[in-house]
Amino acid sequence: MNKTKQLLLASAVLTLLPMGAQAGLINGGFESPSFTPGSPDVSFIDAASLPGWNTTAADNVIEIWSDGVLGVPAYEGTQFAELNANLVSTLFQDSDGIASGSILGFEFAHRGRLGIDTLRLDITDLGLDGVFGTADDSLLFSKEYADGNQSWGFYTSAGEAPIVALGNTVRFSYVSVSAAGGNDSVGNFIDAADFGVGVAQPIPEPMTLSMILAGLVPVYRLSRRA
Ligand SMILES: [Ca+2]
Ligand SMILES: [Ca+2]
Ligand SMILES: [Ca+2]
Repeated sequence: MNKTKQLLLASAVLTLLPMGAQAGLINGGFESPSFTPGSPDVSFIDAASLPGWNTTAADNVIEIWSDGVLGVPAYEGTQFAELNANLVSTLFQDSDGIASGSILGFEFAHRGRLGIDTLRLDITDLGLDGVFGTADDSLLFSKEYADGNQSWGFYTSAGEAPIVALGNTVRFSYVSVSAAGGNDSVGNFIDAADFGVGVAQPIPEPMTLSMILAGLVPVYRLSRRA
């Protein structure tokens, strides 16, 4: 477990989701299924065989790398994914049961493959119809992250404006924006993706909204199920 995640989870409290609701991404570290332990390789599998994850790729293929392939270490565990399997792709998960007004936190690791690659995290409330891409969608958060191929970048919601859930299905999308190398099958490694859910905390005087937005005051605590 990395240091930042320990910090985030150190403040975890009881789950605030209804019974049966999901807290956190499923298989966010791409460790399941486990491929060829001790024999590093790259595996192309149908998204249906990868717990939790879906892809926008027309061939429905997700690419899993083992730790150390071509000199690239996993950020956590022994496996990670490349957003661009055979095609420029978005990997995503939908989560239900997050109460309206909940504060969403996130974290993930990103790395370029051949140079500087750019990933965009979109967090979208799918609206009453529960369908992505329709008029009632609300984009709750969107930000691009650029990383080179010499080290992993690790990002969290710390310091971001509060991301407030609206009570419908929430989609977490990791979008391949651009990649070095000019090949649709190359770019944007991802690992250790997760989210947490909390509630806004009462703000004691004399703390002000501006202080919160400046990241000086924690206003939520993350909760997460294993
Ligand atoms: Ca992993
Ligand atoms: Ca690929
Ligand atoms: Ca919708």
